[in-house]
Parts: sequence; C-alpha cells; structure tokens
Amino acid sequence: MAQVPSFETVLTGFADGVLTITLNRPDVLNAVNEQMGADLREVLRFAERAPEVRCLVLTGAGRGFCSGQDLRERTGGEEVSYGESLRRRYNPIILRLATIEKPVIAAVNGVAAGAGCNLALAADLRIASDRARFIEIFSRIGLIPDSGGTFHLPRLVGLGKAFELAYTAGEVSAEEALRIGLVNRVVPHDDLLPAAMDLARGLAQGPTRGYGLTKRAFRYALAASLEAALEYEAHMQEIAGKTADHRESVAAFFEKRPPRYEGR
Ligand code: T3D
Repeated sequence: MAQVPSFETVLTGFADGVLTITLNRPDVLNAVNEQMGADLREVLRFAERAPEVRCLVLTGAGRGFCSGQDLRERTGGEEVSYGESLRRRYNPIILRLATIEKPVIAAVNGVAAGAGCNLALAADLRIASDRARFIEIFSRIGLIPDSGGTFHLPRLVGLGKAFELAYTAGEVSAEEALRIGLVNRVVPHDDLLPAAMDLARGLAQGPTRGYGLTKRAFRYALAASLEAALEYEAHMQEIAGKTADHRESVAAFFEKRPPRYEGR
C-alpha cells in the first residue's frame, strides 16, 4: 500500500488491514488545535482512499482520549466564529467517520470531553478502558453539544438521558457508559488496545464491503421512514449480493470451510 503519511499531532500505525490513529497531544489530554483538526481530516481522507485499510481504530496517547477544542486557542481575545470553526474543522471529521465505508472503533483510553466525547460517539463501536470518562462538557462553558453530539447522543442513550448529560455536563464513568449504551464494552485499562486490535483485526478480515453497505444503510435509516428504509435495504442488498465476498461465503458454506474475504 502507499506509505501511511505521518502527521504532527496524530500517530499512525498499519497492520493486518487495521489503521490505528492515535491523537498525540498528551500534555493537554489530546485537545484539538488547528493542526490536529487538519491532521485528522487528512488521515481520514487517506483511510477512505486506501483499499488496504479495512478497519480504523481511534485512540489517544497518555491519560486522555480527547478533551475537545484546545481552549488555549480561545484565550487570545480575538473574535472567533465558532460556527465557522465547526463547519471548517470539526464537521468534516465527524462526517467522514460516519460515512467512511469501513468499521471505525474508538478505543477510549481516558477522559473524552466536549468535541472529544462526540468524536468517540461518531465511531461505529466504542471500547472503553475502565479509566475512561465521558463528559458532554459544553454547558460548563455555556455552549451546546456540537460535533454531532445533538445527533448521536440521544440516539445512543435516549432523549431524556441526553438532556441530563447535556444540561449537567456530568461525568459518565466507563461502568455507567456501558449501562446506558454509550459504549459497547469496558475492559481493564491495560487490555484496551489488545482488545480493540483483536476486534479490529477480526473485522478487517471480514466482508468489509458488506460492512460498508451496512453502515450506509443504518445511517440512511436513522433519518428515513420505514418504507424508505426498506427500499434502501433492497438497494444495498442488490450491491452486497454482487460482491465477491458474498459469492465466496456461499461457496465456503457448501464446501464446509471458513470463508476467505477480500473486502470486495
Ligand atoms: O471553539 C470552537 O471552535 C467551537 C468548538 C467547540 C468544541 C469543544 O470541544 S468545546 C469544549 C472544550 N473542552 C473543554 O471545555 C474541556 C476542558 N478540560 C477540562 O475540563 C478538564 O481538563 C477535563 C475534565 C477534560 C479533565 O480534567 P483533569 O482534572 O483530568 O485534567 P486537567 O488537569 O484539567 O488537564 C490536564 C492538562 O490538560 C491541564 O494542563 P496543565 O495545567 O497540566 O498545564 C489542562 O489545562 C490541559 N487541558 C485539558 N483540556 C484542555 C486543556 N488545554 C487546552 N484545552 C483543553 N480542552
């Protein structure tokens, strides 16, 4: 595959079809500054285009996952348009995570706050360390949940809980996150990356074209009527039915052997 590019604020690793993206500003709990926003947009663009990348793992260096917008960039006294900042920096990242036709796993190693929390919520799956904490912290600074928070949070935990988390900006422990459906799994801290990589490697060896179509169909159905969702399923299944992976899995079933998926 083409060389994985290197970045100033984001570390990358590639093995077994899995691209690992590590936010790397540990001194500020991986707060997102201008550079990190650009690096994240770039690495996700690369991941989308590289066919060898069949699954993504997003995690943080040090004791934080991501503490959201770097507030030091907001203390200079100059007028900043938050709307413009979201449209230019954050929204493209959230949209790419949500639409890239490859599984995305957030391996949440520590505190995830503000846009950092909502970055994790935009992933398809979340595995949390038992040291993870989730904070929809925006109301502590008089803001509203952004970076997809208004979309993903109520869908994951229900509207009532979403209001509670947004109004109180309360901390959700890993254990509570599991209970309310904010994460898929909690593991002991030292097992986080091995567990995330195990899951990611398994997915990367799976029928990833079908996973991508599943993701499109789920995303479409979130904002559709039943009738429209059924029609979209038929459309996606038409495509899935023509994949090499589908043919291979049917052949493998009758030959009583494990299938070998190629993601096409
Ligand atoms: O602006 C726009 O473009 C609009 C978009 C907004 C999106 C957003 O994300 S708004 C929300 C911004 N984020 C926050 O408000 C979170 C701020 N951080 C905190 O409240 C706390 O740090 C945490 C609750 C996340 C963790 O607390 P704790 O006690 O575990 O760690 P700490 O000691 O507060 O932080 C450790 C260091 O990281 C500390 O630096 P120091 O004192 O060791 O030099 C702290 O200042 C720094 N840090 C943490 N978060 C940020 C940060 N520095 C800059 N920006 C941060 N977001």
